[in-house]
Amino acid sequence: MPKFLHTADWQMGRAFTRFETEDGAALVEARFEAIETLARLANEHQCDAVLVAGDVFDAQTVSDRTIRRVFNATKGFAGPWVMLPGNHDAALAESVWTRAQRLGAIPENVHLALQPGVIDLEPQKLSILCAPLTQRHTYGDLTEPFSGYETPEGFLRIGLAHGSVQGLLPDEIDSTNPIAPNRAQASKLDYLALGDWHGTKQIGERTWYSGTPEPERFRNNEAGNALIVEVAEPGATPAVTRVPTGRYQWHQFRETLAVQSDLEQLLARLNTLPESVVVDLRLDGSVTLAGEETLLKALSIAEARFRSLRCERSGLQLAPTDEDIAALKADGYVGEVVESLREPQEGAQDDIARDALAILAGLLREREQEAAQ
Ligand SMILES: [Mn+2]
Repeated sequence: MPKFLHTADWQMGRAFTRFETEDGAALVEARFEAIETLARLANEHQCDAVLVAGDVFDAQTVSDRTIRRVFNATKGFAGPWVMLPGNHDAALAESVWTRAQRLGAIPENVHLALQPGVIDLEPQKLSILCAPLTQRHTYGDLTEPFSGYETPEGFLRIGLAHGSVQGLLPDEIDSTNPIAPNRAQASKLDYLALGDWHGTKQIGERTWYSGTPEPERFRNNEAGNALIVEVAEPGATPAVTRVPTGRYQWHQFRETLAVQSDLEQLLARLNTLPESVVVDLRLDGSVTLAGEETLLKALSIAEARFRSLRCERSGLQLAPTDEDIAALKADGYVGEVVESLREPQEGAQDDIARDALAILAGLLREREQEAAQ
């Protein structure tokens, strides 16, 4: 019974420059590991082939080393791989693919779909109908010629394409590289393997986006899977199984802190996350001095536990309570300074006063702790 693995959007060579150096490097490595995971899964599930629906590479300009490492990472699965150029790695006259060929980096079992047409995998009885992007953006449906492609009797007709199924995806994806929503039906495909939408998404009975195997952005669209597709015979309905492949989950939280329990809930939520997460936090609202102390300690623990934690706190006002101030035991001149820092200030001065108060409060607390020892 023919079975294959559908994946897409590897985006190899993407640099995670917004992150701390060590975190960015780990995120890059996770993408190579994802390819090794795909190879292992293809073996475990006894797949006949691995189909990659575009954007293997994030850019035409990736290093030679990245090119070689990508193909090295496929070695675990000795069956056929079919790789399709997407918008990020379009099959230009001179492209990342032609460079890979010149480098001699491409193993014999890896087929590149650099031209539109059919790749027949004879022993597997799979016909792969390929719609590579030969430029970054097109406005016509490159899968339209599928209807005219003849395939051998008894072979499955599997479409491989990269773009936006029209009318079904949320509107933030740009509408270039359109694909007709009824393509599988119109071109008598047993299955249409799509790339470009980084989450796993079913479009129809025979049409899926696999999504990227390793998440790389803060967007809750179910990224981090591969699909194992089994089709009993030509014309049969495919059985599609979603297999998790992602190492890191990406979370973005936007929280407004108003009362003490808001902070407690936030910290409880951070506590329940596993270590393999990339977290982006933006806080606004206000926090007491005691709350800020609790928050900073929790963030310090979390940033050591998580793969990456970034927290934007510039919108978070410090609102010391009378108890906070009393706990500082600041009298005389220092007490007067504390009081004037608590008063509302003009514009940017307000941020400075807030930071100054936080620093002063920290120093006063340290001094008190030292005195207590
Ligand atoms: Mn793409």
